[in-house]
Amino acid sequence: MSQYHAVQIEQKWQERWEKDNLFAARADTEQEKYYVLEMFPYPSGRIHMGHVRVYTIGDVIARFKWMKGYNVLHPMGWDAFGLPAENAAIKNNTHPAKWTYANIDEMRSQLKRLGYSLDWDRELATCDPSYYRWEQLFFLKLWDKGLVYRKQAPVNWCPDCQTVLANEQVEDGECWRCGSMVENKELAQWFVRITAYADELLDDLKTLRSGWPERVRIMQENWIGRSLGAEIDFPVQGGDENIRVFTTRPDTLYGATFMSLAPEYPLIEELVRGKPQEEEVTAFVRRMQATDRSVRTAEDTEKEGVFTGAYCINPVTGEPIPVYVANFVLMEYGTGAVMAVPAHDQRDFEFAGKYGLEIREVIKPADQEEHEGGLQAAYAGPGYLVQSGEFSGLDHETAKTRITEHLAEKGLGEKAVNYRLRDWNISRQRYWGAPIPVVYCEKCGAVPVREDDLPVVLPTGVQTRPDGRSPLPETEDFVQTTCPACGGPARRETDTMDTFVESSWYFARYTSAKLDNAPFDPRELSYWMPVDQYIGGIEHAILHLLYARFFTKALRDLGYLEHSEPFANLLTQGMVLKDGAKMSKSKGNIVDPNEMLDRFGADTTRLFTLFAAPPEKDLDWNDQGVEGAHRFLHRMWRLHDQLSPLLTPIGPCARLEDGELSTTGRDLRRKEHESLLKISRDLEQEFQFNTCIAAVMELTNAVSAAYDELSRTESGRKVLSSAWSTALLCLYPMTPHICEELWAMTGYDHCLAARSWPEHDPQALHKDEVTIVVQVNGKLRGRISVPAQAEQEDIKALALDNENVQRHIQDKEVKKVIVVPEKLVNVVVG
Ligand code: ANZ
Ligand code: ZN
Repeated sequence: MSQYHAVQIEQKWQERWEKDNLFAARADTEQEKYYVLEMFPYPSGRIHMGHVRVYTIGDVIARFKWMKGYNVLHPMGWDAFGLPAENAAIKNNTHPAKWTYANIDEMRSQLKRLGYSLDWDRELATCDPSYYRWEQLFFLKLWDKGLVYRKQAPVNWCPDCQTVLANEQVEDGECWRCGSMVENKELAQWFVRITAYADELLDDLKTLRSGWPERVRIMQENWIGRSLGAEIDFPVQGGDENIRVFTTRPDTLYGATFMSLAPEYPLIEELVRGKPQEEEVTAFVRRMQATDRSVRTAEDTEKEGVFTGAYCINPVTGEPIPVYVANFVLMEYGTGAVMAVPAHDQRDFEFAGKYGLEIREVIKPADQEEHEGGLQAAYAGPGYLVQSGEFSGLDHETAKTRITEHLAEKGLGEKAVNYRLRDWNISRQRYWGAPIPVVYCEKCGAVPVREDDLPVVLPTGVQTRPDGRSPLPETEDFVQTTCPACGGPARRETDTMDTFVESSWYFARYTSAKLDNAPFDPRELSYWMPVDQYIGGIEHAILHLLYARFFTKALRDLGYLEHSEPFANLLTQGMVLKDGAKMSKSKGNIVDPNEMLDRFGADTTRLFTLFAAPPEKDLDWNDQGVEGAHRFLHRMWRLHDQLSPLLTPIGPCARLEDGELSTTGRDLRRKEHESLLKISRDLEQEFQFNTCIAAVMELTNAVSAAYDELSRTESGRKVLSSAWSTALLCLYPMTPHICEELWAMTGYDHCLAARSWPEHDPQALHKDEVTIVVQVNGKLRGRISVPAQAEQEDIKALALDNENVQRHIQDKEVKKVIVVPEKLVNVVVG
């Protein structure tokens, strides 16, 4: 008897697939394509179980689609720029490039050990100039179109990492990576004008309705955050400026009893100049600027502010209202000024309470009693207008339009749309990133590098600094250059690009990854895009997907792409947990894939991760589960050993004549075809791999149970051969190596990877007899066996004839008999 040696056979098949170059994709317009892609990994050093899970899910889909006859593209690459490489380099006294490429080598070999059907010919690393040079080109083209600009902007600054942080890298005012308190700082930064696409990014979410999880679409929608409202001017009393506000509630204008400005609001200095409040206001503004914005504006942060001493005029009541500076108003949203309506906005309500400001109700709910005796909180609900001059009595929705129209006529305001979405700051003051292709000339200012001079190669011969600051500004032979416009001396930009830029277009580059005279081959791009199935973690539900969607649209408008959306279908897989917590180094609950591969092999590791939970759910690691998966594969092996003398390569779902078969033979054949049908459906539509595996297990049991009887006849042996071939084929996408091995041992001369997926035979599903339960008034009273093709009337008669059923009917009147074909009969008596 032979033994199942996972590691040995896995190596053998991996070599064979590689030698036959089975997974190299070639565009072929005659054949329907299928592009399956998992989010590419950051080369952190080693594969973790989260990687194993996501790449295994993708691999099952890819292998299944190959067999279904699609021309499959399933590439792999490395998201290779970024902060951790620099930190690791500093810590281990090496160079980020060296560290990164060594990690890539290690992780590539790990992925290969897992037996993924990847097209390694298309491998790319984003830190390679042959990749990022195209990104630099896109930067120049976007700049040309006005979609890139430079501006002074307040940034979150981490004093320890010496870098700007994105808002979402700030957690409770602290750096997400090192935990230092984040500071505010003003820097000139490069921005990508993603807001120019805000409407399209929002509207196109509709086209993703059937392919993307609702949760992700809602997160994107909220992130873009389109608000409809109005901008209204409030003239400053005794001056000639206006303070313009953005409001979503122009209907409450008569209730605006003060004005709140963001601490950064430019007019403040002028408003307070020479006033007794000047000192206090200046101190407040300074204090606010030193406080992190996410802390300042958190919902549970106390509302606070100062009076500027200035007033502005409410344009409809004509009344002067005091102007305050308030901590919760953001300069980056709307206009940085808010007309405060304390009766109907909770923040304003709290603020007014604290500073004794007037609270004037202008919206009443239909059931008026509600608020008698003064407001306890702001009323933000619907209602009709009161104390609102000519608009009193209108319902508040109508009033929004009317008041806005009224203001527009008088030149005091207009309809306005606002987005929560901000332009994308792509500047990073870090070394390990793609250089931004710009030079600064004393005469000409910021000048784009000439396209012909791309790439601007990141110098790799420099030493990173122990304090973490970028060495680029001090790398003179990088920095010193000449101005492309005037030829005079110039200095290079030393900021590098946010790594989200690289991951915003890599999926398109895979379609012609090695092309060196253009970013894409248009024919390849047009054939392979969009990605048919994208798979990755929910942590990328907002930024990565939004940036990738933006880039796709921007590249389309630059004439590269013809598609508007990059990912037709999205699967967000759950996390891998251990003892209920996410696996992480800090918790010390890591299961190392290498260890699993050494002990159990790739097939067991794959099988466990697929079987333990449906893809979108979290998966709790469980050692018994792994052993269980391993035992099952051993069992397959032993069963094969037992079957092998009688197996012939007659193919899965072999056509066998009914007449030849015994009842047991027909039953096994039916089970075989039922399993195939179920598995095909689950793989095709739902990606429910766990139920697929369960179905193969059942089929295996059925083969084992029928062995004794069927092994004795010629026709029985055929059924066994066919059913076993089907079991191997169905399990193949999940555990390809063992299935290939047993398939070959069955005597097939082609490998499973090159085999097509069979169709089930509807004839084989046909049953002779079915068991039906009989209920009387909904209670189970008997079972009957009826011919599968029996007419309703015959089934009724058989059911009523059943002895036990009769006892429960006795002399009662039978009012109705309901027949659910192949399942049940319910007799209603009264
Ligand atoms: C008056 C008002 C009355 C408001 C009322 C709300 C309720 P969304 O829906 O998020 O767009 N606002 C405007 N700019 C702001 C800023 N820079 N910082 C903080 N708050 C700001 O919210 C729009 C509302 O948020 C605006 O409508 C404004 O307050 C406030 F009963 O204006 B509202
Ligand atoms: Zn110049």
